[in-house]
Amino acid sequence: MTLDPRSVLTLPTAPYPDQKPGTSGLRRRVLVFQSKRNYLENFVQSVYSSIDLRDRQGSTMVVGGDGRYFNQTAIEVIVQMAAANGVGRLVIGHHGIMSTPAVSCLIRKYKAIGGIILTASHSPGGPDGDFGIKFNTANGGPAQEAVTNRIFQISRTIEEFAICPELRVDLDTLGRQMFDLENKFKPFTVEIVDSVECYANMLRNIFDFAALKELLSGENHIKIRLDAMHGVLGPYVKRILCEELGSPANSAINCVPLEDFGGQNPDPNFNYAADLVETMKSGQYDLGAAFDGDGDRNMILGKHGFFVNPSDSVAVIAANVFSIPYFQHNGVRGFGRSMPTSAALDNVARVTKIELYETPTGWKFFSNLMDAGRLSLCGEEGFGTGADHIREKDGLWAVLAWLTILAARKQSVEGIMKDHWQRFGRNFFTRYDYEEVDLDVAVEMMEDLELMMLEKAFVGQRFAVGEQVYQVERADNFEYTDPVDGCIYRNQGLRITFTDGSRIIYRLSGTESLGATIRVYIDSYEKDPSKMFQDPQVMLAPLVTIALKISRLHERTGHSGPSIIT
Ligand code: G16
Repeated sequence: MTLDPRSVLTLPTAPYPDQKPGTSGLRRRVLVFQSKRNYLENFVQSVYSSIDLRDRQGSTMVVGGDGRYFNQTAIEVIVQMAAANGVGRLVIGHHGIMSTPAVSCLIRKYKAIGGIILTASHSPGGPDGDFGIKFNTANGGPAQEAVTNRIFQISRTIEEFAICPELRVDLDTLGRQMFDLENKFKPFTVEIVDSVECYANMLRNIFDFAALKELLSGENHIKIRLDAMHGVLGPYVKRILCEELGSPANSAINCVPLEDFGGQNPDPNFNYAADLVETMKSGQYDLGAAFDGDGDRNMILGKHGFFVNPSDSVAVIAANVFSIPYFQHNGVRGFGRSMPTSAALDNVARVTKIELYETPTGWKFFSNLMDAGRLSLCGEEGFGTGADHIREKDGLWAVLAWLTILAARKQSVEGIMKDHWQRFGRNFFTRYDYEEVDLDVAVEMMEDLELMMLEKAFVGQRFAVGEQVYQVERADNFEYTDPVDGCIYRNQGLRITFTDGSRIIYRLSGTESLGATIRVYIDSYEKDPSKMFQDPQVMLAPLVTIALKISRLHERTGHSGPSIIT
């Protein structure tokens, strides 16, 4: 039987118990989406059903992905199901590709009720890699927990989904495509848009493009090296930095989005952006940056590979915030950082007398504060930096912010960073990641650790490593009360604070697709100028020893060392 292309079908399905979105959406191995019958359809239907029919009917939604393997297949299903679920218009990136910051920008521009982003962020792609699907709401930011809990509840009892299986959309042609359907929700429109242009337009209103052009291609121009790591950001980097701001074409590398990111993890850190780090060491370039698969994370490097820790990066932008035209016009209402991020930003907030918010990990916590007009600039230790122009962290925005500061201060990246430490003191920071740990082992380790930390005798206890002695001042499981809506979020990370202000934090990642990832975050503050330029790994070594001893992490997990050190 051939179906009429206008047909709308309701098909039976059976629920899966494991579709609870993590820190940012549902992330699984590609194989899970491919081999489990209706795994994608169930989740997409749960997303649509979580939106009240009155809001959904005739509404606009935005769809885009980071171009990883399975992106196109998923978009086809999302379109077919949007039509069958009463969505009136879908705005989709050209070829189905759109960076996460661009999706956030377009949701706001088109006044959409939300958007669906296909990405597993910095995780590997390809048939053996990861895939992810995430729902952002009308503010352009990741859905709040009340919404993701609703999606999860629906996914646990789902019995059917609606789809127009014969509807075909051409993702490669810009412009509008209209579809007549045989249901009551018609017509259905798909608009394929040039998201790079929309996003570039937003940046033109935030930064001084003439000054940036002078910096990158004027008489005394600096040289930059940007690595898109074969993620979604290549076309944005090319169009904005090279074509518009005049940086030479060879300053942008790995700019063709690939389904498997060229076999590399599109993760901007020392391990995975090692080529960029090596090139920067040659001293040819003044600023280097790498981005993740979906373009929301960034790593900033200076000449000779000088590394800017993300916790420091947001602090430097904060200290120089009024060199950015957007903030000159809009003012600054507050700064924000996630709890495990070092307190470098707090030092700036204190001096500038700007309110500082400490939130759990996850950009959605910042979005709530931004919507309430309380937060303007924020960052996370996990290579995320951004502001209230959108509701996602924004990799390219961070680079333009740094370039603006370089132009204003006429100093090197290293010079700016060292001046900053001298003025505010330095927060040394490191993160140890233990990936693919058995989930039960990880959960049990965290439970035991919490029990031990909450025993009365733990506070006051002293830990000695060589000459160094650290005394526990406070131990807790971080709990956050959202100052906007009063919602309480518990279990956001085990935190040990010592009397000298240094901290050890243990937290389970919410973005892994298999098993568990244990993150150990360590930081300490130093204002003695003679110690300020030391290697963080040397400075923090005693605290690392204590962190591993207290948790017995290696014995319990069977891992002899971390998978990644930042
Ligand atoms: C997402 C969130 C971030 C969060 C990160 C890490 O980023 O948007 O706010 O910091 O997850 O989460 P976890 O430590 O739980 O793995 P992304 O870039 O992965 O989408």
